[in-house]
Amino acid sequence: MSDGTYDASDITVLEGLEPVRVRPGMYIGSTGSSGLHHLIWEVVDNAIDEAMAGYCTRIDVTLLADGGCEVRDDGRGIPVAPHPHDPTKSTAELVLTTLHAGGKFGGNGYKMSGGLHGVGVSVVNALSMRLELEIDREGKRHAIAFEKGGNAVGPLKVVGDAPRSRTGTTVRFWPDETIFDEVEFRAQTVLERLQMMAFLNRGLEIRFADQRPEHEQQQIYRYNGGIQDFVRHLNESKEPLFKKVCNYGQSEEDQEVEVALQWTSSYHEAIFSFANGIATTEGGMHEEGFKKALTNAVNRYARARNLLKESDPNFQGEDIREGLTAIISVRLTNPQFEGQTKAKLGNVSVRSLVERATNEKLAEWLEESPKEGNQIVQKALLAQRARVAARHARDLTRRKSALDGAGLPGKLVDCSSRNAKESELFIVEGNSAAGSAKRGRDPRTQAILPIRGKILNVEKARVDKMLKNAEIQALIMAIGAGLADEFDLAKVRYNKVIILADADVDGSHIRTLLLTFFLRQMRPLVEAGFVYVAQPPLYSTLVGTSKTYLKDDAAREIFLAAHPNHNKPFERLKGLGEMDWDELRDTTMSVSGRTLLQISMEEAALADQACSILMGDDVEVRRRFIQENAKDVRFLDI
Ligand code: 28F
Repeated sequence: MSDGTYDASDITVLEGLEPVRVRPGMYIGSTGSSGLHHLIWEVVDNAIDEAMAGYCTRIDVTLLADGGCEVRDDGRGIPVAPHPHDPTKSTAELVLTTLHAGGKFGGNGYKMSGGLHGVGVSVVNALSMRLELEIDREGKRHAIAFEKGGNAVGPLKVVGDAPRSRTGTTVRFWPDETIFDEVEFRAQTVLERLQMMAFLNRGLEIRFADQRPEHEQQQIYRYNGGIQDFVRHLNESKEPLFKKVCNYGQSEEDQEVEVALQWTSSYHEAIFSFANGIATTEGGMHEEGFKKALTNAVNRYARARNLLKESDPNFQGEDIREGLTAIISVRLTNPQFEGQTKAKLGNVSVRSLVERATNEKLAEWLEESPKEGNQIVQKALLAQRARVAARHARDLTRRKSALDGAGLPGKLVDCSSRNAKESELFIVEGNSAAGSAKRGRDPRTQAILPIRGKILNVEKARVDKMLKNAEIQALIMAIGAGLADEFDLAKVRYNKVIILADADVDGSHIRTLLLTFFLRQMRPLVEAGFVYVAQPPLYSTLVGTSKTYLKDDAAREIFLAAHPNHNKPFERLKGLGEMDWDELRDTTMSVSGRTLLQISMEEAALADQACSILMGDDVEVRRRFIQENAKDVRFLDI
């Protein structure tokens, strides 16, 4: 290591490639699809390192028609000089055929290279049937090929002039079919990671091309706004509170941080952090530093502007982070990845860097953006109140169920059975429907709890506010298993909790809110598959003297195909409210004739995320959401 740049002496030659082929999982995690794609990430990371060193502006990733993969950069090109350690070999050949070769593990290493997480391109060589390396450097094109796990076919040699005297490195490789369970790359997997790398490396152009027959496609990613564009991309499907995206950074000798953040009307926080371009999904010191400073900065700002009164308690972190989308990207020379999946950053030094940068720069931004600062504080106030109300309501339900005996709500028409396995609770929207449900039910196993949908969807009701609502209180009592972290699935009084609401907008609101409530306050109930949505039929028709019910248009088509000469009219059933009780009994309540949708965690989570959109009054936004999620939001049918 001489003048801060690389030279061949930086290589620490460790060992041959045999160990990699013996235990590939040690180097790439698995020999399944994720291990296969790891080969691409290794090569791309080296090109990204060259970009971060400031010498590469464009990377091309191509899935070749014959199943191989080509990665090309326009950096300096791996050095071709003979290596002092072993003058019979070029530096390039050494980098490709020795484990942990390349300065990263030996000398001062690339300053903050993504590849540090990786194991080096020699691993890719070891696990490829063939690998071709091309280096454009000093006006010449140098090439060398390797086969059967990294054996050089010949020495590196000049094969011509570098086109237009370009410089750069190109690697083409064909994964070894005897090592990998499957060798077919997934374009979507590659695209998602390339897009993320483009966001994290502002201005770097990354091109993708799939040349495989039937899969042809091209894509170019380049974000001059870097992680600011990343936040805008993440918030495209949400409603930002304001247009600005706050963006700041700070760098020191061996570590640097960049942050981008924006609040939306969502009740969720979406914080994504990265270390050297690797997603730290388990968080770590950078996230801790950020969260601590964010809470301090916003509390300080709110008090300074007298938006928080002297007597008001401080905001908690979660109040401020409600609706926040943030990207925290740090780069450091020796990242310590910890945690279950090595996705947690352990470097304590980075916590103080992020804390200092956030305390200083976010405070500046808030001062410069009073309108946005005020919106952030107003939202935090609402969240704080909702949190306090939720805790209060939780105490109330806890106390209530402790106080009055069975603690069952007056409105509940309970079933006689005490065996939860056979018992069903119908939450019925609207009193008239509840009336017919009471008459149509099987009193031994079916309980009815009327609920008036209107109450709940007042201006995007926060789920926490719902807790104060008498109807929701009744629901909590009826289910009888407590709430949130005290929820005990073993105490649930019904193994089927069925939402019975109309197939109209109000019905959809009540379904969405209840699912959001169950997901947030009774998660195990959803996980256990106890939550259902009843789908009342849309049509009825006479077959002989008996009425047949059909769920929807598709069911009617199937019926007509099965009864070609059926000529009786199809009667379109009105809403639940107009159904008379025996119709309700025969369609939605009788175990045989009914259509129950068992709600999955994904659907409940989607309803939760979509809550603000589905409660929103922007019909267009709602329609677009339903369109985009049609297959997953069966129960919304607006
Ligand atoms: C398609 C994948 O691998 N690009 C790379 C470079 C550039 C240098 C380098 C790489 C020196 C000896 C350790 C060039 N000139 N794309 C890539 N571009 N490696 S990998 O040097 C490797 C070190 O081995 C490079 C001056 N300094 C560094």
